[in-house]
Amino acid sequence: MVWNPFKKKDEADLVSTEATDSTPSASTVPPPEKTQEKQNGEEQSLSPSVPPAPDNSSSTNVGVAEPVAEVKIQTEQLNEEPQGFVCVPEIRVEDDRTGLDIETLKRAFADNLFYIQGKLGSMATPNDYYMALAYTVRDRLLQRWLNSAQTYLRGDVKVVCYLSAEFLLGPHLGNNLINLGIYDRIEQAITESGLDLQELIAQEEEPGLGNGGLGRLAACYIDSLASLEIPAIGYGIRYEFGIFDQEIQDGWQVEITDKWLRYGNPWEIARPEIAVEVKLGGYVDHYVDDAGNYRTHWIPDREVHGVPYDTPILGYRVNTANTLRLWKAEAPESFDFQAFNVGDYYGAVDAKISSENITKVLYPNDEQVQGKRLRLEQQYFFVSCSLQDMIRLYLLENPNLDNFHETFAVQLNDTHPSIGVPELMRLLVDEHHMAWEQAWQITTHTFAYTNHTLLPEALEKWSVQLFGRVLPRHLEIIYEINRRFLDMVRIRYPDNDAKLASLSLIDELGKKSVRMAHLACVGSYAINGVAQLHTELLKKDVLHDFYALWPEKFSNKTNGVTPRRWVVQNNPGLSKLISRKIGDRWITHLDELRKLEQFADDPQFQAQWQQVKQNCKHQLTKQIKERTGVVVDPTSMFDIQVKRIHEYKRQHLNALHIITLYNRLKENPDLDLQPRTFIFGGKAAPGYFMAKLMIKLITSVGEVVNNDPDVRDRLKVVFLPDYNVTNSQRVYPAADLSEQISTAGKEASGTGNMKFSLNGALTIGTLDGANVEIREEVGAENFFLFGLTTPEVKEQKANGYNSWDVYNANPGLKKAIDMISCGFFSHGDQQLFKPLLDSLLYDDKYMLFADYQDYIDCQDRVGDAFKHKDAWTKMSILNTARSGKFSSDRAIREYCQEIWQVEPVPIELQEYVQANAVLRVRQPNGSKA
Ligand code: NBG
Repeated sequence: MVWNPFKKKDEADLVSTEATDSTPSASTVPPPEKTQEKQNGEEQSLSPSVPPAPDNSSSTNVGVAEPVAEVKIQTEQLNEEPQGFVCVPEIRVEDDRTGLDIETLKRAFADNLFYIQGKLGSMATPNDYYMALAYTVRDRLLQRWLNSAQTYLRGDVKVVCYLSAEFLLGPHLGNNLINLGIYDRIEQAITESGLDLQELIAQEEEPGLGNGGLGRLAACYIDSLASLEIPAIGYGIRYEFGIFDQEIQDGWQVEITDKWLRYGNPWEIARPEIAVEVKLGGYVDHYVDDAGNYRTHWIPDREVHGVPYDTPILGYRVNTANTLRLWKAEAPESFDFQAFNVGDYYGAVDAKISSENITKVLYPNDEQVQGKRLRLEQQYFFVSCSLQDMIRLYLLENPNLDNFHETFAVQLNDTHPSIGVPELMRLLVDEHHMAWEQAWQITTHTFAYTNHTLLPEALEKWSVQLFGRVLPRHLEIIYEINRRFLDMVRIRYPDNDAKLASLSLIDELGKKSVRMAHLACVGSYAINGVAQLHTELLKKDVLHDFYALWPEKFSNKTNGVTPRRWVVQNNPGLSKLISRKIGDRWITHLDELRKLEQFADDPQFQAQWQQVKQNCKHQLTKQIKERTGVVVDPTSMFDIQVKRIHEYKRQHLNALHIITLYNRLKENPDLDLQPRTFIFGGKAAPGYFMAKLMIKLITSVGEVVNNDPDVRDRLKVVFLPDYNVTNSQRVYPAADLSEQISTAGKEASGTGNMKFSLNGALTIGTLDGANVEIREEVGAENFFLFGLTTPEVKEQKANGYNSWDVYNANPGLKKAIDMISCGFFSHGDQQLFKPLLDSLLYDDKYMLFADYQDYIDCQDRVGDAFKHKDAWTKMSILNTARSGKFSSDRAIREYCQEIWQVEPVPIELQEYVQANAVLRVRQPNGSKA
């Protein structure tokens, strides 16, 4: 309905939209920034008392100011002069759900507060405001989302399905504003509403549905998929409790439950009507059917419902909005009834709880596996839901599943979803009665597998016994896959039992177990590592035998990160400076940052660059004060190590450097030492004692250093609690030095290293993971390299590396270790750090002592370099300028071309006009419209 004040009195009140009609046309709505330009350029406010002169040259709606700010004049109508009226323009309200006018945004925001939150301004909480704003923004995504979904249902579109047990998304609001291109408008609307946009953005509880790099990579990749207009669905688990919140108490990590859903999640839409059933446990019946076919029947002892929750993932300034579909486990109702009827109320509730437990909590382990039944159930649950969903979608358009693999490219993000291989076989063979050979052909043309680790403890294995109890039918299928696979191996390597044993999907040594990485390799048409070095090591060591069998399956896809979140959103100062110099195409074509190279020596540009960095350091300084109480000097060098806490990542090597500097300053107070602030952040797996002790060591060293009047003006140590996507926002932009100091050959890639370099930090690092490629790109002269190489690590170990000898031979190292050992950092407690020290002195698996001296020497070079501001700034500029390779857009393009064989599918927007909204699902004769 549209109110038309210019109509004759008796007809003016309400004019049915039918009069203006229009079935939504197929016209293409311009992408958001264009819409914006149009509105900025062409719209004018008019006083309602002065009817505007008809303007036939423009077909754009014209905004009208208060008190009828809502009304718009549809100028197309001006040519028509209905009888009895003198030039009566049609006036319509700008679409409240899609309109981008400041007035419209303000009104939609207030309206959502009223109708969705049920609050008036006078009673609203900050969360109410956040929710009202989130719904206002979500409304503006929906048109893109629905049009994308509709397009993907077309039979000729190939869709990437990214299966990942983790998606570490970070908050949505800011990111959506940027990708939609309406950040400034919303900011104005919110300011004019008397509120602060930053405060509302800060209200959002981030969905912490991941541990670290692997989960964040999945989030960067779905951003790039949408930005590149690639049809894609992210499939995962809707954990009710994501990664725990970390508090630091008395220097120790304390874990707090992450209740991220407590106040609701405005970004998701539940789709209970397409829930699927997942079976668990029980046994398998085998029989021959009437037609003489061998069949199986799985009789589970439990069934769980998988309910999808969909979140739109909007690309940057494109119409594509893909879907992240996360599954929640629910109990089927029948369960409750059966138990309830026999009077077993608690039994009924138990069944419900045990079903729902499956998606309750994210396992907070990173690079470590524990053969827990619930974890296997989680993996199977989400993979089964996702494959069933793909089959449902496929059968909407196709008569059978024969060409399933031509429509879906399914990427296994690590081995967590590799149960998908036997599950797709089960669905095709058992449920859709396809012959094994054909099903295997489809399966092995559907899946591709990314490996993310070289650590043996992170390669998943499930005991055969447990596996058979949870997934009896899948164990049979795995045995059959293995039987056929080993027959092939026997032909290739006759009389070679060792080969059979090393390739088998079943590890027969000790407790029999299923090797999930082997399952993924056998069931996939492509296998990739996540950095050049990592891929080489996979081929040489971890997956060597598979590489020998199928070299053509292997390729490298070096990781990348999305510049939208990691630069545009987190570092607006730098983004603006860059765009002023080279335009803003770099946001989607990161290689264009190279154009900055020409300004690396320009004193004026250097000064601006320094100013931006300094502002970021001030902001982080403020946050450090607020969150830890520690006052740091923003002019000191910010030396930062943020990542999961792990022995192989060697945060304790960093701590040894701090102690070494501390000792030098104590010995020589006049030492010309570059003031430094050491900043750490990261969570330890709750069951990983050594990692927790590393946190305690860092905070204990910090306590001594920060309180010692002899050094505290020159050295500061900060442990930023609860490192997550939100809290990382201020960290990367403020870094001078990025610590990437893992033992060579252990870090598969790293992605934090890329975020730092992009934001102009210099790296001190080993030749590990993607550090190798960062150094190659930015130039050896702009990278601080130290440490043993992967072959050297191997060689030293082979030659009987003895850390005890190194300790005795190196006075600086010995002194640092002895201080920890004698309780200098633990109020005299000599036992506290003993487990950590023992592991270093008597084993040193990660070669800290072997790399210690080289690290210290390299840090000395860093300190000297930092004194030369201009030279440092030049290196900083060159780091940013040459980091274009590390965009997730580049990585995703490679996956698309070399693995998935998919093409962009631009989305045409069917115009949706709220005022014209009318459903015509069926024609009057009953047929579908
Ligand atoms: C991690 C690696 C990182 C890598 C990310 C993303 C796991 C199992 N692996 O080096 O440790 O950057 O994956 O590929 O979490």
